[in-house]
Amino acid sequence: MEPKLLTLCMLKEGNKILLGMKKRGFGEGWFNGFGGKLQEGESLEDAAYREMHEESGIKVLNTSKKGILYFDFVDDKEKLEVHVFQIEEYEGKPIESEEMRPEWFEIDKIPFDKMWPDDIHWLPMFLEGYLFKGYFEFNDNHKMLSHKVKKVDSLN
Ligand code: 6U4
Repeated sequence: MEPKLLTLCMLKEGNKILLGMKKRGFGEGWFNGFGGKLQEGESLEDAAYREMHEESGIKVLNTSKKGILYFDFVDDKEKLEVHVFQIEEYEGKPIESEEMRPEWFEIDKIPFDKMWPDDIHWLPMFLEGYLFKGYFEFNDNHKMLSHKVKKVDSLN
């Protein structure tokens, strides 16, 4: 089965990172970057800008792609391909949406215990400025069964 394409936008500023507490749906109760599925006819960039704005109120002006995360949910055979973008330029201030409650965290106080279990394996690479690819298997209960992350020279 073809993987579903999703985006994930990360906003880092100085020694802080903006995360959102997901209030409903997939990943509810966990902090995460901002993003979601592509809509019909949308490019990855279009979807990243739209989701960031819908979920955090931030208007994105420029991004660079930093990573691709492949998730295999082995029980229901669903596969996700999540493209991770770093926000380079933006306008506005984070505001709470019906889906997300944004909060700034110091880089050394990232709440990994309240995040998707894969994040601790790739977010440090992202924060150090590397390009990366990650491969993860999950079961239906959102338990991570395996993980592999590597630095790459290019995302193509
Ligand atoms: P709806 O509710 O259908 O509008 P949508 O906003 O399109 O949903 P949603 O909320 O399912 O999509 O998006 C999930 C978000 O979580 C995406 O940004 C990708 C991200 N994500 C999914 N699995 C993840 C994981 N294991 N680790 C992680 N982010 C993940 O850090």
